Amino acid sequence: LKPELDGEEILALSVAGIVVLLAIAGGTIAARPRAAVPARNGPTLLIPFASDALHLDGELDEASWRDSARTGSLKANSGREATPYSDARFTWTSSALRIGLYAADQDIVSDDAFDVLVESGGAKHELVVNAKCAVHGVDGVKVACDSDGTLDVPGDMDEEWVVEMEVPFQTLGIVPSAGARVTITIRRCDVDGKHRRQPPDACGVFGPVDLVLSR
Ligand SMILES: [Ca+2]
Ligand SMILES: [Ca+2]
Repeated sequence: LKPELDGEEILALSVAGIVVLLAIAGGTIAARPRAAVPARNGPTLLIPFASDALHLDGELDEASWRDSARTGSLKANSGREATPYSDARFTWTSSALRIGLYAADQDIVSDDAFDVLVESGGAKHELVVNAKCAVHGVDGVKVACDSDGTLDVPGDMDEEWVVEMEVPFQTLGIVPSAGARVTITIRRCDVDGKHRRQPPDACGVFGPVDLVLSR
């Protein structure tokens, strides 16, 4: 047995190592498109019609919210439930998509926000609603919020904030009827007043999922 490798053998081992690394990288790249399955062939959520009037106050206590379609917990990249907890619920009327957003939050700040992306007929509408109840990106949204906590006051313990809103179908370019569908993606990354680096599970997402209007 030779005690040491000669130059040719070291070169051969190095080339083998590079080949292995390239194979791993290739596998990673090849896996990406599978993660981004087009939503139109993906999961769907049936959205019930709401026949009641909405008292827009940030309280999701109308009967139609009780019967709404729910996302369950937004999910972190890890696949676990995002923490703090967030979810969304949906109903629809003859004029608007109703969206209820719930955010558990121990430190509510102005930068806390939900990002809602609605895709329909090739058009994208992205609205951002923050914990101050300011909406950006989509016109005509009716919104109210309710929070259990103190906005932008670090140090005390907050609990949650809730968004209740109606997004007009006209703005979204959708003719509302049973069977119509829109693709939705909802994201929330919790932030705190000190803008500390948040743990990875502080960002949650739902979707893209097709919402199918149903009766
Ligand atoms: Ca209400
Ligand atoms: Ca927060």
